Parts: sequence; structure tokens; C-alpha cells
Amino acid sequence: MSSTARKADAQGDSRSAQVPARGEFQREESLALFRHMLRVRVLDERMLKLQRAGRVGFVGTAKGLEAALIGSAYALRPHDWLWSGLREGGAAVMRGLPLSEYIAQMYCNSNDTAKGRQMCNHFQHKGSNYPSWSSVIGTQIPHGVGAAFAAKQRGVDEVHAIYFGDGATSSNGFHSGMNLAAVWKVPCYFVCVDNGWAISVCSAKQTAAKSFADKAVAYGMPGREVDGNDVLATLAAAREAHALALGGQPSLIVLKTYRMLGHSSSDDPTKYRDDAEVAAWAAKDPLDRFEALLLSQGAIEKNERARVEGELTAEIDTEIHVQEAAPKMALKTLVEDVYADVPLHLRRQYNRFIAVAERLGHATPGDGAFPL
Ligand SMILES: Cc1ncc(C[n+]2csc(CCOP(=O)(O)OP(=O)(O)O)c2C)c(N)n1
Ligand SMILES: [Mg+2]
Repeated sequence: MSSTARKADAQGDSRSAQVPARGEFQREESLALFRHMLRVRVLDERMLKLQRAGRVGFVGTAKGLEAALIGSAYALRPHDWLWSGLREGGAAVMRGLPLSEYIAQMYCNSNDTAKGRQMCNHFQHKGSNYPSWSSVIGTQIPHGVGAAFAAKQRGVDEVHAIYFGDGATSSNGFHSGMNLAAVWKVPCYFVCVDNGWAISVCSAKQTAAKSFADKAVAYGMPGREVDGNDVLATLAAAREAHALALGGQPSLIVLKTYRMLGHSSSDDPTKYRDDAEVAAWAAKDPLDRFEALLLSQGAIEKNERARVEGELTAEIDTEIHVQEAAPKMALKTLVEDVYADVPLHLRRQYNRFIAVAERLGHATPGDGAFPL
């Protein structure tokens, strides 16, 4: 308890028992942010190892982006919406996507709420208003704006945070989404995670503008660039954008950061960028930076990071074992869900397919043929 809170307690102020003093509140918030950021780092490291070991198919990490994603998403209320670009899965976990579902989606197993129909590492979670990722760049932008417009029409108190990368600013969806959001004055804000690269195209070659934030001017909305490796700065910027959105004013925040690893597990970034550039950004690592700040404030002890990492690793590893052991999605689901009853032509196609799958040893019990 802070000294202010203690003093208030001694004076018999009953409010101090429920409402933490400002310093204490900020410390709790900072510790929460630190833990959420560490979870992103540990989860990514684990998933990449699984991919390298051939246990999951594909991974795109957020290493280096932890402050950008966690700080900005922390500004959202539980009933707000987060529309993802390509790397916000860790922010979704913070907002309620269960670790079990996250890892099930990585395995595309029978616990995967997308039923294995998405590529792995493409999350969704209905309970926390987190629509499914689309690998098709920029499509979530007009979708998010449309949903925010619908909220406005229905008079529902919702803010929609729409995330995308620097590369997505060259998509049609960016133009139409930004334009209509400003014209319609919908309760949303745009978060451009400028991580320096769109696969092998660097941000300097993506636009001739000095900053992606300049693009907001053309659409008649506020735009600002923020140090994306400073978690408190990304949180403050998102809180401002959130307040504007509540007043019907969309805005753009550009979080300047750096993708430390490859675009995905299928990419080799050494083919197109210099080690010196990566090293310069490694020196600005958002977790090291926040840890140093918390240490300097006396908010954490030296071993706190290792302790939390240990806890998170144990939690994640337990879930990996559960999900690895879970059954695969039944092959029959390939042709289910579209029609109330699977029609004859699909049953025939499936039966031909299952005969081949059985011959190759890819079918499991229960995958049997449909009656014709
Ligand atoms: C419409 C479309 N064009 C091209 C691609 C291929 N592609 C996949 S990811 C990507 C780059 C995305 O870069 P950025 O928006 O900066 O996001 P980041 O990967 O850096 O998070 C591209 C061009 C695609 N998936 N969809
Ligand atoms: Mg990018």
C-alpha cells in the first residue's frame, strides 16, 4: 500500500479500502502490462520452437511488438472490439481468448473453434469480440468500420479498434475504411503497427509520406505517430483515440516499432535486411526497456522477470501437452455446416476422398463414409 493510502486509512477514510491510491494503481497497471507483454514473448518463443520441431505448421511472431500491441489494446473495455491485422493474438489472450483455444488453433485440432478451417496462427474469439484474422491484407479495415457504423446506428456503446500493418496502408481496404469512417463519424480508431517491414518491403518503400500518420490528414481525421516500443506511450495514445472514438471522431495512431524475427516461420529475413538494423532495434527492446523502468521505480525486484517467465512457461507448456494430445478435427467436418443436411453430391465427393485417405493411412476411426 502506498503512503497516501496508508495515511487515508489511518484517518479512517473508508474509500481507501476499495480504491487504491494513484501511485499504487499505476504500479498494479504497470505490473499487469509487464506480465501481458512477457506472455506474448514466451508464447511466441514456444510456438516457434514447436514449428521448428514440426509439431505445428506455421507461426508468425510478434517479437519486438509487445509494447505496441499490449499497451494499445489495454485501452479497450471488455465490450469493445479488436479487429486484428496479422499479429495481435497475444493482445487477444490479454482480452479473454483462452490459452487453450489459442493453442488448439495452432494445432487446428478438435478444440479449435475455427474447426481447422483456418491456417494455424489465425485466431478468433467470439467472447471478447475478436473476429477472425484474414491473411488477405487490409480486409478487416472496412469490416471493422462497417461494424462500428452498425453500432452507431443501433445506438450501442462500443468502440472498434482496427489494427493493420504498414503494408496494409497500400490496400484498397485502408482507403475505403479510413474514408468512410471519417465521413460517417463512426466510433472507431485505427492502429497502424509500423514494424518496419511488410515481408521484404521496408516502410520507406511503402510510402513517400514522412510518416503513415500523415495519411490521416487526407481523410480529415487526427493522426499521430507514437513510439511503439514504449508501452506507456502506446497505452496513452490508445486511450486518447478511444476517447475521441466515443465522441464520434475516428483517428489514426501509428505505432513505430520493429519486427525482430522473420515475417513468418516461412521467411528468411537475412535475405533482405541488414544485421546492423536488427541489432539497433534489439537495443530498444520493449521488454528490456519496460523492465529497466520498473526496476528504476522500485516497482519490481531484479528476479521478477525470470519468475514471471517461469510461471508463464509452465502454464503454456501444460496447455501445449493438453492440446497436442487432443483428437484431430474429424474429416467429415470438411463437408458439414454449409447445408443443414449434407447433400448427396458432397457425400459422394467425401466418400471418394475418404477412400483415398484410408488407403494412405490418413483417416482415423470415425472418419468413415456417409450413407448414400
Ligand atoms: C491482398 C494481399 N496482398 C498480398 C498479400 C501477401 N502478404 C501477406 S503478409 C504481407 C505483408 C504485410 O505487411 P504488413 O501489413 O506490414 O504486416 P506485418 O506482416 O508487418 O505485420 C503481404 C504482402 C496478402 N496476403 N494479401
Ligand atoms: Mg509491417
